[in-house]
Amino acid sequence: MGKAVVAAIAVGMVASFVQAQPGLPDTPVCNRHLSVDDVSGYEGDAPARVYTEFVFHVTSSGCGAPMEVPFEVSPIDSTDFFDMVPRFGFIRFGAGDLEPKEITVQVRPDNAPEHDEIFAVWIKPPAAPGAVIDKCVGGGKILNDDFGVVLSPKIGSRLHCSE
Ligand SMILES: [Ca+2]
Ligand SMILES: [Ca+2]
Repeated sequence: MGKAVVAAIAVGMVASFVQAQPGLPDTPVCNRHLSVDDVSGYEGDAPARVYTEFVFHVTSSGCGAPMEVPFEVSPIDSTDFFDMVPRFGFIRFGAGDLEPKEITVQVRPDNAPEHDEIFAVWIKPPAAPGAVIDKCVGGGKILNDDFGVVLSPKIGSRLHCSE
């Protein structure tokens, strides 16, 4: 073993000894990474069904810090309250829990020919520390399943983080 290697090991030992001193931060930085996926589907027809459910998944990796993650489901640009049911809520992760969580959105079927429409599912920073949001918005794409001439102009939808 060369002198340089021995010196490097000695420096490393001193560094770890210093970090272990009481009063100095010795907890490793460890975050829960969160992402919400995108969902597309046909709206369905009325009155055959009252709602069509779009199920989004919030996936988690990294360390499993316990936390409540706020979410919001809202229309954007080309959608409105007649297309889906907006809501707020929380998804909950226990300590060490890395299972995906579901956010179910109720889409309202109709029989009118329309353009495809987009709404947003946002996940927001939790109050607890240790969260990193890798993908903050899930796009819900409501696909047209009605035949006929669409008279309304197509309005673009932009997906972006809520804040
Ligand atoms: Ca329809
Ligand atoms: Ca329709």
